[in-house]
Amino acid sequence: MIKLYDVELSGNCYKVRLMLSLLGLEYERVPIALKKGEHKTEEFLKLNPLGQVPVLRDGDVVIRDAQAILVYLARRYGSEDWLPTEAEPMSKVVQWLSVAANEIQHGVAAVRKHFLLNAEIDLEQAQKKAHQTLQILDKHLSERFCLECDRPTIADVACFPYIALAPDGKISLELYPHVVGWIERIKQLPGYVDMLGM
Ligand SMILES: N[C@@H](CCC(=O)N[C@@H](CS)C(=O)NCC(=O)O)C(=O)O
Repeated sequence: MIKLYDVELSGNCYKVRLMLSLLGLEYERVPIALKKGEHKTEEFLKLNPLGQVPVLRDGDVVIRDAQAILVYLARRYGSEDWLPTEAEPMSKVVQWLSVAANEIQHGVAAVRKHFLLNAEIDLEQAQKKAHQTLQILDKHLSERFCLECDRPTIADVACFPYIALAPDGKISLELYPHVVGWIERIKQLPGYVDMLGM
């Protein structure tokens, strides 16, 4: 059985829970208590030397990083739909995995972490990055149903959580109607599961 080393409030872990559910895969959730430092124990560091969740174990295969896990699940269990293999559409999807790990992580996700967990960050800079990214997404989605390929892919799964959770960081999505429409469409997908705060 697939095991997910998981933190309930982590948007990165939620990306993986969402993908597992969209694919209809059963899995065992292994809750990790960050407050107790369970992600820095010798045992956990063997799974992920970076000491971060999520980590997925599937038999002998251990994958760290939400984006990498989405790639693994899509290729291992999904059809061509979730991650195309042709050069151009595949790279179009992967460019959004980078946005999820960079601009979204250092923008909306950082602001959320500040307001939810008192994380010390350069708030002004993170808020600026959040709005820049939301503007780019809104323009991109103004003429698209999903981020790429005219269908849901792991690009959507990777970007969706922290964008949908933006209000946790006191960032209103009112100015971004196309982003709001996309969030609603993702929520209608068969197998969609919610996360606390959405
Ligand atoms: N690039 C990683 C980032 C993972 C990450 O930052 N995880 C956070 C929880 S959302 C974590 O484990 N933080 C604890 C730490 O870094 O010590 C991914 O996308 O999975």
